[in-house]
Amino acid sequence: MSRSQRRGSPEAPHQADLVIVANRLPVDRVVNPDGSVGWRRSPGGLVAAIEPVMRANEGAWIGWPGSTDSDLEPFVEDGLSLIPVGLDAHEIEEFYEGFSNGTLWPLYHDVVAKPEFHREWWDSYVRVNERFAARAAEVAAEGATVWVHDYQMQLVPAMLRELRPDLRIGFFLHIPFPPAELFQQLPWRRELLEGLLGADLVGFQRPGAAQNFVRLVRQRVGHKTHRDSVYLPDGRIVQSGAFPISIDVAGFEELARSEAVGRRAAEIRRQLGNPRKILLGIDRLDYTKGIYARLRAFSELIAQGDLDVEDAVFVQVATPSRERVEQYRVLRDDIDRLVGRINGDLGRIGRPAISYLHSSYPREEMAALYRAADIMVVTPLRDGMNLVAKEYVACRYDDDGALVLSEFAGAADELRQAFLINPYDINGMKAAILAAFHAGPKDLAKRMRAMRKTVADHDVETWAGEFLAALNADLRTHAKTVRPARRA
Ligand code: GDG
Repeated sequence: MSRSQRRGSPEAPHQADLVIVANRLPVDRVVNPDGSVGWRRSPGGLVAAIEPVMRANEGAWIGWPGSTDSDLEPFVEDGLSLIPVGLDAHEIEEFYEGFSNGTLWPLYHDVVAKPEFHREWWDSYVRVNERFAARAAEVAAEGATVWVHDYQMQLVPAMLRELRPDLRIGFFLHIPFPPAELFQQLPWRRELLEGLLGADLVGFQRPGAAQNFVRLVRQRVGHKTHRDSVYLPDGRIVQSGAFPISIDVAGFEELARSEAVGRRAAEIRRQLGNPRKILLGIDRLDYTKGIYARLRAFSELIAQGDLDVEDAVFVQVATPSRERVEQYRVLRDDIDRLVGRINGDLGRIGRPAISYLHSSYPREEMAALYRAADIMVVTPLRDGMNLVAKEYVACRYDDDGALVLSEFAGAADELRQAFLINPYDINGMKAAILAAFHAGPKDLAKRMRAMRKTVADHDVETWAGEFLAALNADLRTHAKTVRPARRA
């Protein structure tokens, strides 16, 4: 869609019955060959999940378009009403790279990197949250449902409730919520908890996270709690609970079954020299994902002769991420050096031990990689869910392939038949990789069938439906409810 078409689009919503608030809009800005600016839908599962409910409810999505562009008129892209909220360069640095990704991200992931606390970052976080809340207050219809997403937006629920007490407000955290002992470090711990308490429902990936939250509210804010409920002095009740996110299972399987993807998977195997087994890692290049330890474990198996580079190759795709944040630059250098050293020491001509790709790929190529890989290795030190593990399972329609999975990923609660590992235990990780390498087809099929059933029974549409149903469960005080999506 061109810039001129976007401006003042008559279809832009004024009042929506369902409003999504997320840091990012579900589109990426693209410059067309003729110089005009357009948008491309980003491939994430969140938009796929929410799209049907958005369409059924004349929904609107509020988010940052990903640039410092000042053209911020609401627009409609592919039938979705999108409402951009601007961030200036300073805010990108302090709110996004700073407080969101330099303070909250490491703190919420078990401090696997050191969180930095800066008062200016916090001030910027407050200001940006205020802007998102104000925009949501303008856009939401009387009695509408507003669903706020993730760690960048934790103050929005309370700010929005202040402006619009008539709304039904839900919040979902995509990343882990830390144990009280770590959360207490945060100088603004009480403000964040009070921000979240503006919601009627606070959802997490795992039950333990909901428990951490309720315990902190009791200790730090002093409200009465019982199980998953918080009782506020004004009589309002805030529910919390686990809503494990999922993927577009049917979409991934369909892609994996397509002839083009099958052909590409065979080509990938050929290009890698038809090794007996391909091991695969796909992650954003992030220090929480455990890429370093995983590659070390694999290289030790080669160095000790348990595996041979003629038989096994490790393909590691590391998608560029947060490249302006210092810790991410350091990580990239560390991984570059490690891969260079491993391949220098252990590779042979035409047979590197690790095929390392620092790049992002279209969904079709991802599906082909999942199809080509015999062993998927997912070893985060801490992860809210990890969708890659579920995508791999969805693509293995022949019930073959093995999943090595960290018990510190939310996905481990559901994918119990994976080869589960502790990512801090290199020997344990090596043993699990070897076990997956040598497992017989019957054992693998049994595991994969069970995991595929789990994933198929709980796809991303079910997830969104369950969250919204829980959010609208108490209808006595709220006239409006979100209409369920019509299944195609
Ligand atoms: C956060 C939480 C939680 C990756 N590279 C490419 C690509 N991807 C896609 C994957 C997958 C997604 O990105 C990554 O999702 P993950 O769940 O693995 O990890 P985070 O990005 O850290 O996500 C996480 C998630 O939110 C949802 O709640 O599970 O715990 O940290 O879908 O396929 N997609 C394409 N090209 C790439 O190169 N097309």
